[in-house]
Amino acid sequence: MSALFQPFKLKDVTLRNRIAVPPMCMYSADDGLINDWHQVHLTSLARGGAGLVVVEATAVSPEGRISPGCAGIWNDQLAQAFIPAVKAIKAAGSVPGIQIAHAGRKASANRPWEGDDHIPNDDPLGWQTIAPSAIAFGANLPKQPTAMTLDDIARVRDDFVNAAIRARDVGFEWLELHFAHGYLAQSFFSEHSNQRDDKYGGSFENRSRFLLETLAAVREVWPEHLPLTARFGVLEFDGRDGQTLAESIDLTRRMKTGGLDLLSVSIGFTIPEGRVPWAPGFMGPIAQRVREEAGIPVSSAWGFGDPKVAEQAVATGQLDQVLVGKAHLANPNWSYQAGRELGIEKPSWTLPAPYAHWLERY
Ligand code: FNR
Ligand code: 536
Repeated sequence: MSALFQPFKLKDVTLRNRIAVPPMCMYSADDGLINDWHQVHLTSLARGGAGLVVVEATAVSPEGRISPGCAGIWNDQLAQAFIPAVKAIKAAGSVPGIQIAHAGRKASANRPWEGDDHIPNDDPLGWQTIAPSAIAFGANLPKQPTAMTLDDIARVRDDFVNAAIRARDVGFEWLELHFAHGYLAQSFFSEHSNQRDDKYGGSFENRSRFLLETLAAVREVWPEHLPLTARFGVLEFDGRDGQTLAESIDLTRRMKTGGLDLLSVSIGFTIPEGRVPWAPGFMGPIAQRVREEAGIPVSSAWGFGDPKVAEQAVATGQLDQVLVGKAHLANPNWSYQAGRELGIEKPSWTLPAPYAHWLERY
């Protein structure tokens, strides 16, 4: 019996298995508007059998985009463009999720294959970035952000709320707040990027405030019966991981109290100097600590593309849900293939009947 192919119920949503496609930026939208490529990409992934497909980091405001090609959801026209993808994901037997995001000081960048570096403010395609403090990320992203005023902080929180309302209204059934990867929310939490001396900086409580307030405000508009999740970097691999992880687990407990249903356990990526110990499934034990010590369901990514590694992570209680990213880009039918490799006899657990019926003995 496979653990990976057990259904996963969270709130009123039941996913057909423990496999999720994590958000993956396509950098292919126009002024935030998604197009036929996004429909192809998302539909093929859902048809491949994953229980959940999460739409890429979708900006809550124009200045929150990583690049000029990032998807957005800051007005109704942008939101409505997701309706065909939402319907297709559901028709394929998967559940449509979306990650809403603000890139903070990592915004205004060129696409990865076009340099992955900052676009200067005097370039018509670039814009001034904002962050908790006027501290640049460095490396390929040297542009100095403007330190946010209290009004800026309230506005971005409201942008997340309006994005959540729009995501709800176009039929998404799973919401992920992007609190990871050195983007705006993560940069509030880390002392590397947050040197504020007001109530949003300094102590653990103050550095947590933007994340907890945003979560609380979104919780008020996101339906109680649908999963509300966040992706958060619980450590930086910067040599201070004991303390960071302890604080992150404390914050996760508070987020759980604030209505968080699952944490997608990831890496902070707040500084370019982090030394990530890449290896298959290396985040599993870290996610398990969060799962056990914060008492919340967890998912994680980074190297679960081997079906046996993914299966082990669920079977041994490290993860409730496994995120399979690049392996899905290489093979959108990853879930179905994984089922075959793991010896699942009934692909009907993965695919809808019109396919499953013919494939069971194929
Ligand atoms: C990503 N990743 C990512 N993460 C996220 O939280 N929001 C996003 O929009 C993106 N965008 C993105 C684009 C592309 C092209 C890649 C490859 C990755 C990270 C992704 O969700 C995942 O965590 C990593 O790819 C690691 O998992 P795999 O690929 O090792 O399974
Ligand atoms: C993973 N990425 C995450 C992204 C966009 C692109 C790449 C996101 O969360 N929107 C990654 C982050 C940092 C370092 C390596 C890989």
